[in-house]
Amino acid sequence: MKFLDAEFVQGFIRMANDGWEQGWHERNGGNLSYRVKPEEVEAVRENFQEKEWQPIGTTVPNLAGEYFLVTGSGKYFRNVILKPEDSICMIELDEKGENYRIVWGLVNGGRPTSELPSHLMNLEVKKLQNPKYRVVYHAHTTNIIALTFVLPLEDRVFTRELWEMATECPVVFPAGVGVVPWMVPGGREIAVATSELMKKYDLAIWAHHGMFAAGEDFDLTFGLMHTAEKSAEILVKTLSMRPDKLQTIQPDDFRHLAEDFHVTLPEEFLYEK
Ligand code: 2HA
Ligand code: ZN
Repeated sequence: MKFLDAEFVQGFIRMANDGWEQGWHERNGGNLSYRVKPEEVEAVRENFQEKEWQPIGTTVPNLAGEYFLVTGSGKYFRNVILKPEDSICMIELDEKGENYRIVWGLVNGGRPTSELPSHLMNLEVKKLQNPKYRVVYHAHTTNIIALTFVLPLEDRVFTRELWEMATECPVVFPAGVGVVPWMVPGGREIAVATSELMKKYDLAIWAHHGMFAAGEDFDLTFGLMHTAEKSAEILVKTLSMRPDKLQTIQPDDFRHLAEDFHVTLPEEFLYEK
């Protein structure tokens, strides 16, 4: 099968373009990774051209030997749909999970995303919890970023505020959302901090930078990012009208919602204000 005809490749390209159309990927902002299923690897293997091994910058032993579709470092999301072979690549990890090599894509040179350590460490944490998790997505979501300048950088505050601003939020991310304080992007340190939060949540906010979302497939992961960002937009609009809310969803309302929708909402987020 031609590489670009594979359904997982088409799904990846569509998600990248959807993010671009949302306005979350100025210039080369954001990155996307997908842990490819073994049968999907075999379906496109005839297209592989193995390049030299390179260090990942961290170690992910539980992903050893696996293949990933990832956006390229410095590449623009707006170009992914037009020039996928120049903008994205498929990589293979070595048997220790310490090195990667490009097997397809980035035909004009380049490296996988600068956030490869964060993507792989998050994918590893999620795989160990639930092998169905395959997608990690980083986007520069405008309204979430705006909120990191005015809300305390605490998981409990961001979770509660996002839950309150759209009734579907506690159902879509019942575990809540974590917050990483401002850190230098691209390295192992921020990757460790983010993957620690991913043990508890599917969403992590990077203060003054953006958001990471993890999920089982492209629809769920994009939908998670979209839902959280939309809720943030409603909060930004509300705070722009007046500094307080006249009415909102109360802790007991969340408890009733949890019963009817069969989700568990941790009490740590249902505090009295
Ligand atoms: O430029 O978003 O975090 C890619 C990024 C780095
Ligand atoms: Zn970024």
